[in-house]
Amino acid sequence: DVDECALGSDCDEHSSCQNTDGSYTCTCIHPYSGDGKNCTEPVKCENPGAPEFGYKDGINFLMGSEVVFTCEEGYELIGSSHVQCLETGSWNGVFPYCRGIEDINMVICNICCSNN
Ligand SMILES: [Ca+2]
Repeated sequence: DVDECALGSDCDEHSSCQNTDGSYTCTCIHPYSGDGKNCTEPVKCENPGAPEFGYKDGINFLMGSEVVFTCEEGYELIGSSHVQCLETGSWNGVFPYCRGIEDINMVICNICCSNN
């Protein structure tokens, strides 16, 4: 059998070549995708960053990855607590923000105070 992989196959540079009896196969190496002869770059979303007064959990921004948001103590999350990277390269949710719980009490207090 001819080892096409050793001779120089037409596999994509982001693909692995596997010699077979009478032929050979090309397989794109994750996270690249395609038919093996043409592997396309993985879709990636931009780093969403952590919300102010909060945290971001997740360091992988590739398609299908999820990022989880949480807030510091004393703050509540307004919006999506997690977003997923879509094949379009954008996140599927609205980035949340952290609202200070004490701020709400202040607002309530101000309403009460102004009613007095
Ligand atoms: Ca072969």
